[in-house]
Amino acid sequence: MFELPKLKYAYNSLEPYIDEMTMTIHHTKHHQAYIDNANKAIAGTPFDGKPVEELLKNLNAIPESIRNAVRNHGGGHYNHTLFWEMMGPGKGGSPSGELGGAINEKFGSFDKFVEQFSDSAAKRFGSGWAWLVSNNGSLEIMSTANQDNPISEGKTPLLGIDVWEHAYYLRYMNKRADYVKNWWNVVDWAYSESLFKK
Ligand code: MN3
Repeated sequence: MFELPKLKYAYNSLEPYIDEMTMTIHHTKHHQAYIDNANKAIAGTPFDGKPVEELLKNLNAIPESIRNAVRNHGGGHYNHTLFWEMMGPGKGGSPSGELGGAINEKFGSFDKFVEQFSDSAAKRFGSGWAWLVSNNGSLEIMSTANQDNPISEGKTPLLGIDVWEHAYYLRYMNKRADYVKNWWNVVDWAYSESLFKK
């Protein structure tokens, strides 16, 4: 059984970049719904009790009858769990340490990285996510549709942004680019750095 993780910060603490109503509904309704549906799919199967990462890393091991439910709802649970950890109040700025160095090396500069990542987030057609991932130690920017996660392609997510409309529509309406631009102010680089070091 998957359970809704508690947030380490208050729903209003990412204001003005992400509004309290969006955070509240996103966490208590959207994330909860992914969990409820994932639990329904795996109830009474040998997959109940396994970490969601394990299921998503090897979707082909999941019987076809529940594979899509695990992919979509289990993926939704995993993605949102990461997303909450990747943000925080009073964050933003740029990464220092090993991750900062690796970003400069791969993308030329932090600003160039932000530009490419934001572009990937803007161009994701429909619902999905943009990611900074480690592919066997090499940094890459990618995006995934729906609730897919890079982990299913053997890549390790280091930073991700939810670009489903439910993540921004109340405050930003159709202006996804403005949401992405403001989102950089709440990115918790220390968390991404900790994922990179693993
Ligand atoms: Mn979402």
